[in-house]
Formats: sequence, C-alpha cells, structure tokens
Amino acid sequence: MSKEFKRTLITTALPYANGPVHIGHLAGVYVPADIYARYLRLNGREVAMIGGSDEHGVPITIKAKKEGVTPQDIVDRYHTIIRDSMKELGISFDVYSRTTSDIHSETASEFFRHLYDKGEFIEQSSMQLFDEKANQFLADRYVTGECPNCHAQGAYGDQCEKCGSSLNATDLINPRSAITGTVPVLRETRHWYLPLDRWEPALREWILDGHKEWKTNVYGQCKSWLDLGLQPRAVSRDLDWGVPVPVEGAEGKVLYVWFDAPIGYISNTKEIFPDTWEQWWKSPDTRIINFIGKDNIVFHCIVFPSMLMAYGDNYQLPDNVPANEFLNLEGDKISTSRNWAVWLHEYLRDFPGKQDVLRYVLTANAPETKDNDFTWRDFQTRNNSELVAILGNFVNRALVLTHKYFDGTVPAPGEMLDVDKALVEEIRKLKGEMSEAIETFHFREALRLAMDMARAGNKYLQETEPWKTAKTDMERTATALYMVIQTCANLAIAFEPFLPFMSEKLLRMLNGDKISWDMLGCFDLVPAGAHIGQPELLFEKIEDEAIDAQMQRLENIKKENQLKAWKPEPQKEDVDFDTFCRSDIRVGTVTECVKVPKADKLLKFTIDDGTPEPRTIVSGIAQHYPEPEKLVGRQVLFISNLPPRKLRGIESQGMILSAVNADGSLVLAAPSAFVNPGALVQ
Ligand code: B3M
Ligand code: ZN
Repeated sequence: MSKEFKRTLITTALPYANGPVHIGHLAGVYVPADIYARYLRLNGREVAMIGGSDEHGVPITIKAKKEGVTPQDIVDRYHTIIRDSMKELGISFDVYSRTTSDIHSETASEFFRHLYDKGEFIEQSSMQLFDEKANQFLADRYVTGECPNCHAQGAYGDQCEKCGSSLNATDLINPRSAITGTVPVLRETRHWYLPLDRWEPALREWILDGHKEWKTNVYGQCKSWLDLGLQPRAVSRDLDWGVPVPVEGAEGKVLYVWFDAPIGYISNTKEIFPDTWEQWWKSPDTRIINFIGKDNIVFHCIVFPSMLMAYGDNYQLPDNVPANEFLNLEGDKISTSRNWAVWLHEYLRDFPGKQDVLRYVLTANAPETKDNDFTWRDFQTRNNSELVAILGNFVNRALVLTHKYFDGTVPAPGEMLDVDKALVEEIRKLKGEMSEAIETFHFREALRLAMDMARAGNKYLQETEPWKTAKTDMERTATALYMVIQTCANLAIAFEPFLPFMSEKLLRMLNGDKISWDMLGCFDLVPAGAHIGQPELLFEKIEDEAIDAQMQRLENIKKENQLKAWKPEPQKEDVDFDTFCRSDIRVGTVTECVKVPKADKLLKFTIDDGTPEPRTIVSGIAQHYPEPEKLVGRQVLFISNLPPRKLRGIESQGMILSAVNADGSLVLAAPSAFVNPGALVQ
C-alpha cells in the first residue's frame, strides 16, 4: 500500500431499502469491505467505513404501491432489518445511515444547486413516457418492455437485467406501464442533464492512463463505456419520492436516485465527522475505496466522478473501485422479486451463532473475477471439512494438550530445532503473502493463506507428536506446546478480518487482549507461565437435516415461482361439434400397470374397458408415477378410437388422458366417482 495516504475512506454501495440484504450483497460488497477495513484497523491505519440505505428510487415506490403503504413505511421497515442484520454479522460500519435523513437532503440539494449555479447542467425538454390512467410520468422501472439489444421481455426503463445494458425508458419496444399495465403515451417534460461528454477526456486520463492496476472487469467496463462515447445524463425525474430539485419551477421533480445515492457517502461521512468530514473527501492524503457490485461500475467510475469533478473544490476521486461479479444461488441468478435468495436475517435466525461460517463460505467463494455459485452442500462441506476439521481441530488439540500435560499453563520452550524454526518461517511467509493479497483485494486468496497457517499447525503437531515425546523428553513436549499455543495466537490475528467472532473467542481462551497485524509472525505472544482458559469448540459440525431444510425451502420457492409464472396454454383452433363427437372417450379401470423395460418414460397399462378382452395402452407418464403398481384399481379416462400404435414393440390401443401442471408434471384425469368401466364420456 502506498505510504503517502494518511487515512482510508471505505464506501460500500448503499443497498436499496426495498428488501432485506442477501448473500449476493454480502459476498459482493459488505464482507470484502469489512475484511479490508478490519485489516487496515489492525494495521493501525485511520479508517472510516461508510454505509447506509438507499431509500429513494422507483423500486421503493412500486413496492409501497403494491402493499398499499407509503414509501416511508417501506424504507423504515427494510432499513431496520438491513442495519440490524449487518451489525449482527459483524460488518463493522463506522456509520450506517440512510438517504431519507435531513443531513442527506441538505447535502444532496446543496450539491445539485452548486452545479446548477456553476452552469454544469444542460436544461432540456424531451418526450417521456406518460401513463394517462395514473396521470404520471413513468421514470425508470415504472416502464417495462422488450429490450432493444437482446430482445428479452420484461426489461426495465433504466436497465435490461438479461443483457445488463443500461437503457432509456423510450428505447423499450412495446413499453407498458408498471402501474396500470396500459400503453404509455409520449409527453414533453423538462429535465437537467449532466453532460458526461465534457468529462470524458479527464475520465480517460484518470482511469485508462492512471489506474491500469484496477481489476480487469472494472477497467474493461470503463474502457468500453468511454470508447462508446459518453452522453449527457438526466439527473432529475418526474416523481414524488426523492430529494426535491432545489430550483424554482421544478415542482413535482426530484433528483434522480443515482444522483443522490452516491452523495449519501458524503452525507453519511458528515454525520460521523461533522467537523472534519472535508478532510475525508477533499484531502489528497485520503485514499477513497468504493466497494460495489459489477452492476454499479458505471455510476461509480463515470457518473459520480463526473459529478465530483464538476463540483470542484478539491473533491477527490476514488483510488480504487474493486467491484465484484455476481454470486448465484444453486445455479440460478439471485433475485429479490423472485425470492430466490438466502436472506441474511433469515440465515441469522436459522443458524444462530454461525456468523463466521457464512463469512467464511462467502469469502472462500467470493465472485472476485467471475460469477460464482453458493450451494448449501458446499456451505456444509466447507464448515465440516475446513472450519471444523482443520482450524477448529488444530486449536482444540493445542489447548487440550496444554491442559493435559501442563495444567493449562504455557510451558517454557527448550532449544529450538529445525522443525520449530520451519513453523515460524512458514507463518511469516504466509503473513507476507496474506498482506499482499489483502492490499490488492484478493480476499479469497488471503483466506486460503490464513487456512494454510492452520494447516501448518496441524502438520507441526503431526511431526512433533508431543503426546509421544511426553513419555521420553518433556522438554520437547514443552517446546511443541509452546509453539502451538503461539500459533493459535497467530491464527486469532490472521483470521480477525475474516472471522472476527472466532478470533475474539480464541483470544479469550488464550487470555489475550489487544492484537495488531504487526504481532502476526511473532512467537512470544502468549508468554511462558501464562494461564490459558478451558478449550471450547470454535466450530461445530453442521448436520444434513439443517441443510436439507434449506434445500427444501428453495425447492418450495421454485415451485411457487413456477406457479406464479404459469399461464394456461393458448386455446386451440375451434373444432365443430360433429368432429368433436367423433372422439370416443371412455372410463377404464387399471388392472395392471408396469414399466416398459428400457424406456424411461413409458408405462404399460392393462385396462378393463367393460369388454371381455383387456385393453393395452402405453402411456408416457412413467416419470410422474414412479410406483406404477399403485395405480392398479384406479379409474382413468382414455380415447378408445385412435388407430393402434406400436411403442417399443407393444401395441397401444388408445391414449390415456392427463393434465399438465405448471411444473410440467402430468396428472392422470379420472372421473370424480366410480363409473362402470367402458362408460362413455360426453
Ligand atoms: N442502491 C444499487 C444497488 O443496491 C444502489 C447502489 C447505490 S450506491 C451509491 O445495487
Ligand atoms: Zn437486454
């Protein structure tokens, strides 16, 4: 890390307060930011970690309308859930505030007014989509339609979630109002635009020449935006929820949410440092780092920096924007609206005391360079075979052995042999690699290296076997246990940024208190003669039942979503009555039903159709009735006058009727009460 910075301002994307936070938010933004902040604090650096809820914007007003409550009710509800659950996860914000605060509206208003007075905006009239039924303009997500780029349905007026392109509402093909479902009309309206093109040369120089060290995904996205050429962007909207545009004649207009939200970083800094906030934003001694997800890159690397440059007055641009890719859940994209997520507050309820397990799994799987997948099986495996079996096991053995052979008093070491020196070297080498990884935002790698420290500890115990030397050479046992206790103290430091709850517990067991990154690699952290506490388990095994319950929950959500998305097939073409009457549909009773060998889908039915001869029908429903013998005795409906067909060498005399469910499953159609076999259905 360059030494010329005096302090680091860490900002974290402000989550929309239209829902709770989920593992995607955590893996992408809050856990990495927290690791970084904790690491810097351990290094004695001056740090401020800024967070808060983004409480404006259309998704919030849409949610409020749907529930028949006010937008304020919505943001009050979710702000509280988000703030409390992140605190419980140990995300160490120095401030977690909200964009509906007074200090924020004042700051955002002043920011806009300053740009307005400086002539930094273009004022322009344009035709915008208007819902005549709701009597309002349709900003951003109030319109949906077909994406002009990838032609996906359901693209929003500001963005297509399918191909990720950012859109203007008027670009959508076949737009529909999200409020009334009607086709919007075009109506003229005036707005303020920030001419991003004015800042293009400065942005090119700052990013493309000056920040080649940025992550390739971030640098690449910026480059392609800049190469496409920047255009003026509207920074106001016709809406009644947001910070009012502080200009005369702007009634009914508010600041665009992406104009006010990043200013939230500034207002939240003001909230904790009312007197010194300027040095966090305007001093070149401050290093600003923005933690965000990949969908926010353009706003943090192009739009907000243009706003800051337009403002002037020494506002500093971020030094790095380590944006992450997306985390998927069990192979599917996480989605708030489809409830396809693991919600943090629910996780904390279902797995009490297991904050570090989630932090560990999300970091080990962090989508740092590509999208990644969270699965509950992987969660269980990482807990059981890494946290329990490697880290927990090592610490437990170290403490138990010290109690067994030295009554819990750290023994004085004897002569240091090669095996002991090798352990010290290994820990110091790993420390160097960890620091490098964290400082370059490679947190998964850093976590793997921390785990390697625990592995080194286990290997050392295997090699020195202090339980064996206790019979012959107590000095060797003393040295080995001294070394492993020091290793435990090292682990408490190395893991603190990642697993702060574990670290605190381990320190308590070692009767340690203050730690710093400088101490990592030292082997005199717990002095000989010090007493250590009783060993407690740091991690416990997660059983199949807990995982199965989570998988079942997701399974249910998938079914619910299929049902919600289900639409009946369009009606077939008309048939005349006589044609229909020529179909011979009858009731039959199943007398035998077996799988057709070597055919996954086929069942062979033997049906009593009221005639002396049993009827054979082959039907493609085997996957929906895995126990065909249970169908014996059931009544079914079948078409009896179709020409016979050979299927796998069996002659099928008709077709059994079934209905298709939303999830594609087939259900046999049957009369609602017993009917004589062979009866006609009419
Ligand atoms: N609320 C979008 C998001 O949650 C937006 C971030 C604002 S950061 C200033 O992804
Ligand atoms: Zn698209």
